[in-house]
Formats: sequence, C-alpha cells, structure tokens
Amino acid sequence: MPLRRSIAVNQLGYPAEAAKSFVYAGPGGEFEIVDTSSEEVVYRSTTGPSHWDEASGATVCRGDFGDLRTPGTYRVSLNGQSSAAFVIDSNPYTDLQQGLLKAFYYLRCGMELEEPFAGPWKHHACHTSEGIVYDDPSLRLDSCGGWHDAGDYGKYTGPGAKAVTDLLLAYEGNPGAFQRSIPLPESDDRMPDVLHECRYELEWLFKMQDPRTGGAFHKLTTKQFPPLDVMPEDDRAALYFLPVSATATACLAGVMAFAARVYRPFDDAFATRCLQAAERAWAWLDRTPPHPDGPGFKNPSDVGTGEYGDASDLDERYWAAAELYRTTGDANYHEAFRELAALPFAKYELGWTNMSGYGTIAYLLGAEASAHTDADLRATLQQGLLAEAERLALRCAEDGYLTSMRPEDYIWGSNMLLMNNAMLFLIARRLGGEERYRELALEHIHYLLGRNVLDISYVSGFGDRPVNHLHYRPSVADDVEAAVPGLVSGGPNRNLNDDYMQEHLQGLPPAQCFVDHELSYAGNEVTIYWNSPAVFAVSQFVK
Ligand code: G3I
Ligand code: 9MR
Ligand code: ZN
Repeated sequence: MPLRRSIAVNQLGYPAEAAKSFVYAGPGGEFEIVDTSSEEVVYRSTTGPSHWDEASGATVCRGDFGDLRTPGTYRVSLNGQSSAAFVIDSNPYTDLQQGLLKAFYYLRCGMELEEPFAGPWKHHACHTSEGIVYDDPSLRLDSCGGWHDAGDYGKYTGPGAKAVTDLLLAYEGNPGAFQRSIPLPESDDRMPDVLHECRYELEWLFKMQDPRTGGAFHKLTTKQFPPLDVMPEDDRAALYFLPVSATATACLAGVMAFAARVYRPFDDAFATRCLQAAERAWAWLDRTPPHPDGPGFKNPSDVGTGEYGDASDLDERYWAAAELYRTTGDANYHEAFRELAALPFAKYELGWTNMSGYGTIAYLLGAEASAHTDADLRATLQQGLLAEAERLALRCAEDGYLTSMRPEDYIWGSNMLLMNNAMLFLIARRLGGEERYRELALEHIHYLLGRNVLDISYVSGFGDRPVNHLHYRPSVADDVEAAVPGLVSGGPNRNLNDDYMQEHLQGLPPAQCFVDHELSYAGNEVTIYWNSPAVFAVSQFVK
C-alpha cells in the first residue's frame, strides 16, 4: 500500500455536477488540479482557512474545485505533495454500488459460491446442518441459508432485518440504480438483483420464526466463535437456535411486512408468505408485554457469540406496527403505532439497537399514499426528522472532513453511524428537507472512500488505498491476497475494544483509532449492516 498522504480525496472520484473538495492536513496554500493523462494543470485555486479538527487530531483546510466538471482523471498537487488519482464523471459510483451489493452474495451461507460468480473467492457450501433449539434440544430445525453476519459466521435476526431493510429502502428510493445486473445465480429479467439478494436472507428469516409460537429466535450460531483461520465450510460445530426475543420478533415483523409490499408486484405468493410471517410475529408481540428497560436477550453462560443485547423493544415494536400499517392499512396497527409513538424514546435512529427511524420513515412514506394517517402525528414526526437532519447538518459545518461525526461517534462500527447519517439526510430530503442535505450525504461518501485523516478507503477493493486485512474469516483463511471486495470496514473506534488496538493505537485522536489488521475485530471487521447503509447512500447517487 502506498504511504498515507496529507491530501485526502474521495479515491474513486466525484460526480461532475456536484460540489468537490479535498481536505489537507496542513497549513494549506495554492493548489493545482492536474489531469493525469496529459500532466497538464487544469485548475488552480487556494485552500480555505486552516483550523484544528478535534476528531481527526489535525489542523486541516479544504480546497474546493467544484467548478471543474470536465470528465477525466485527476490528482491534487499542493506544497509539493500529490493526492490519490480520482475521476470526475457524470456517474462515478456504478461499480462501487454493484460491489457493495455483491458483498452480500459473498456473505451467503448454505450454498456453494461458484467460480463464475465468486471468482477466486469461491468456496463450498457451509452451515448446512439442522440447528438445535437451545431451549428444547430434542427439537432440530432447518437452519440453512441467509447471510453470515460479519467476520464471524453467526446469523442474527435483528441485524439481518436492518440490512434487508436498508437494501429495500435503497431500491424503493431509486429503483433506476438497480437496473444493472450484478449478476447473481438467480438473475433474471423479471426482478432486480437487489431483490433476489434480499430474498436469500428473507428465506432464511422465515426459518428464524419459532414454529411453536411465531416468536423469532434471536440468533443462530455455534456456541463460540470459530478460530480466525477457518473457512465457512470447515466450521462444523453444532448450530443452535438461541431463544426467542421480543426485539428479534419485532424486527422479523417489520422486515417481513416491508418485504410483502416490495415483492407483491413480482411474486404474489412470496409476498403473501412474508405478510403471514409478519402478522404471526405481531400476534406474538401482542400477547407478550413489552420490556422498555430490559433485560432483553442475554447469552446463556455457555454461549459466547454476538449478543446484540437491547434493553428496549419499544422501538422495534414501533417499527413493526408502522410497516404492518403501511402494508395492510389495518386500523389496529395504526392504533398500536400511535400508542407507541406517544412514548418518549428516540424516533430517528437507524441502528440495530434502535430501529425507530425505520418506523418513522415507514409511517411518513406511507402517509403519502394513505388517507387515514394522523395528520398531527405525521407533522410531528416529519418536523422531528427534519430537525434531526438539521442537527447533523450543523455538525458537518464544524467538522474538518465535512461529516456529521463528532469525536464521541467514533465507536465500534463508526462507519455505520457515518452511513446511517448519510441515509438520514437523503430520507429527510425526500420528505421535504432541503436540497443541501443531498450534498451533505455525498460528503459522507467521500469520507468513506478516502477523504479522511488516514487517507484510507474503508471499502475493500475500491480506491487507491483500500482496507485489505479485514477481520473476515474467509479472507483470513483463503489464500487469495485480495480481500473479498465491496466490504465496508467498521472504521475508527476510540474505545479500542480489542487487544490489537490496545497495543498499537493508544493515545491517538478518535478518527485515527484504526488499523487495517486482521486481528482488529473492533475496528476492521465487516458486517451486513455496515454494508447496507452504504448501499443505500451510494445508490441514491447512481444514475
Ligand atoms: O450505546 C452506547 C452509547 O450510548 C455510548 O455512548 C457508546 C460509547 O462507547 O457506546 C454505545 O454502545 C456501543 C454498542 O456497540 C452500541 O452501538 C458499544 O460501545 C460497542 O462496544 C458496541 O459494539 C458492538 C459489538 O458487537 C460488541 O457488542 C457493535 O455495535 C456490534 O456491531 C458488534 O457486533 C458484532 C457481533 O457481536 C458479532 N458479529 C460481528 C459483529 C461486528 O463486530
Ligand atoms: O472474531 C470475533 C468477531 O467476529 C466478533 O465481532 C468479536 C466480538 O464479539 O469477537 C471476535 O472473536 C474474538 C473474541 O471475542 C476474543 N478472542 C479473540 C477472538 C478473535 O479471534
Ligand atoms: Zn455459513
């Protein structure tokens, strides 16, 4: 990998019509933009004022070159230094979007990844055995399919629901961006690949619904994480369906109700199955009291895989009610949603711990088509969403790298926060917010693709200095030098939650708490729900 440079750019490039800038960690001055094919200087200007940026721990300034719109490949030159080469293009992110989506194919469990689709990252079918129901080991159920969660091979209901939902929202928000085929084994000319890919996970999510009760098993994993150098097909420890949780059940209801709507025009029978699963999950919730303050799911003492504990299930229920209402128009779901909406929890979050934002989005987008929404509630939620976007926008104006990330936001999976915020800007724009929110979302994409203090692209295989030593078991175990491409790394984590970070990153500013090393699971792992908001954000900029 080339050495880190002080001039940070989006290493892929910039849309021709958009604002464009680089960030320089240093005192600034006159800069030039050089056309790399002719070595001619095509643009000259001066950077703006320098200021101290707390999150990145650097004095930074910005160089704007938005007026340069001629398609081509360029680099910035400043104080005798050069940036990575990047393009200016009318549609620069088509490959990136395809790659981020293809990552989900690579994360598939339970089928062989064949060479024509997987190339050098092919591998045999994995985790095909039945799972043991943890609280009734005499019961064994089909557990096959879905996506691995992350660098580990566990499969977790709530995180799976977030990932599918982001992808479905991405498709719904800009279907035109999903017309190109990846291709996938299921590709046809009837249904876009993004829906084939989501269906792979949804078919598995059906299996997470406890046939006895309609509740959703929290997760399906081995008791402990396998060693780091194990290919998925060699991970043969017994698989367990861990007990049902309310958060998982509500997530299953929410994502299935959403899917029923999206798939209806393509596959009526599948859409009906989705809706039935959602309604059955809701019936379980209806007869189970909510837990606003815990305990939520806890790993049994002999289980050490991801816990995804979540004290409150109110936000997941709120989301489920909104989706069921939007899909069915049934007044009972509306009433349930209104009751939950009156409770004092955040309503605009998009993480696996708080899924409320999806409920708000479903209600507001659904209101466009429904005559029966509560006008006051709708107005309150819309204003709240726009106020949230405005709060994030104010932070962007203060951040040296133009993102909404505060120093305290650089925690485990910080790139999810980054992309979630981009997503929130784009949804706010769609729901009546200002056009500049779209521009601010794009600044977040620039950060992800290299315009950050580490001059690193957090998407494997994309950009001049991409992450390549992910905490991702297949890429540690296979003998392919290049990591599986299109995976979003967790990103800087000021809490240094793993030994490798503890040893190597002490005392660094938040946005520098990252190392591209396979042992750093608290910084450089990957997950489906870090990729999915990136698919959302990027796809809204693809023509
Ligand atoms: O919610 C608090 C917030 O209030 C506080 O300000 C902040 C400051 O530290 O922390 C927040 O909690 C964080 C929590 O995630 C919720 O986002 C914790 O610090 C952080 O340590 C915790 O990390 C989670 C990690 O598991 C450990 O539990 C990650 O979000 C989550 O993505 C990760 O998930 C793992 C799975 O368990 C197993 N599979 C891989 C996956 C990715 O690493
Ligand atoms: O590899 C595991 C990773 O997928 C998880 O996200 C992470 C946090 O739960 O844990 C990793 O496993 C590590 C374990 O927690 C501690 N010992 C080292 C393991 C990594 O090899
Ligand atoms: Zn598997």
